[in-house]
Amino acid sequence: MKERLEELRDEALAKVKAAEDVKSLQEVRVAYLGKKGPITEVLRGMGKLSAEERPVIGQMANDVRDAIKVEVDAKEVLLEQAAIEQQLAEESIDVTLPGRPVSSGSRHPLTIVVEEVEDAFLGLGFSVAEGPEVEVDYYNFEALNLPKDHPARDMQDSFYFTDELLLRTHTSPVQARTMEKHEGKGPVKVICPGKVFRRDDDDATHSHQFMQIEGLYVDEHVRMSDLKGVLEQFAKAFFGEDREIRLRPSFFPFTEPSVEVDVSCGMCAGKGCRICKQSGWIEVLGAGMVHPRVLEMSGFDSTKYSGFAFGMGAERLAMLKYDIDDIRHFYTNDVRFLAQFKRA
Ligand code: 2NM
Repeated sequence: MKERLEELRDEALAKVKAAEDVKSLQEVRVAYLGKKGPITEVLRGMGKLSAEERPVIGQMANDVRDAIKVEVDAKEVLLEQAAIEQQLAEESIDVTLPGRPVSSGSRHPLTIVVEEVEDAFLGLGFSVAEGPEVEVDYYNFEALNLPKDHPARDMQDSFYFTDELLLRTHTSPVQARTMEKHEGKGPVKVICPGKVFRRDDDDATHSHQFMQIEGLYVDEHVRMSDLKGVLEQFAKAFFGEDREIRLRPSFFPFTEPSVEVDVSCGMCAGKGCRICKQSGWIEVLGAGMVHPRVLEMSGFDSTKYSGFAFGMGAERLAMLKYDIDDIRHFYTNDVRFLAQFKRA
């Protein structure tokens, strides 16, 4: 029995030594120290021993078991430490590696232009108003002195849902709604930016959907000179302090008198170039004194109140400011185009 115990001890210690991971070491522990292990078996057979042999063998069996346990425990600590070290080595991070570049987006050029126009007019005391893109006939046409038989109301020129409902063709209906809300009391001083829709064939300078920015100032004693002053301030704020404006007579159904407004060419300072088509001036917006019928329809007494209004296309402003040659760039959304408007 003594030999059997020595044999078991040597066998177990050799296996402990050979164990290469925690799992195989655990198998050795169970095999030799478990309840069904060979040492337990030896102890069970002790009944057949003489009274002198019994304590000797019992002592020895305990010593063998303790010896195996000490070695298994020690090896376990060793293997666990090795496992941790291996994991640390495998998962180590080189904090000195350069980071991966993160690409950032940019604001759309039309967003930039609309916000710049808003800033210029907010500085002159205007506020921003918005309204629905799907509009009723009354606000889009009737309230703006475009009666039922007016050519601008041709089914061919607008996107109609029904006889009464269409995609707005300008943002003027927002101004009609704004005037109505003021219930005949001034001042009304708003700019209305937003999408508008017209049934046009798209080309380099036309888009069936574009962004319009309209302005309106209604109060007592508002005059044409107020319009000139406000638009001159806007032109200088948006295009540059060295720019001048020029007014030419025109016609709109909702204003009387009406004007086209030119800004002096920034490329040639008035000498004539490809941008201004040799004229020294660039047409940027339409404007005029609000027609008395428009004031009356929106609830204002036209003998007491007067006002001016103007409208411009954000795409045209952006094309002039950034020298863009095709309106379709704004809606194609090629990132090579858009990325040019990143802030430094
Ligand atoms: C333009 C040109 C001239 C205009 C008129 C109005 C309103 F609602 F007050 F009658 N809003 N916008 C107007 C006037 C728009 O765009 C070229």
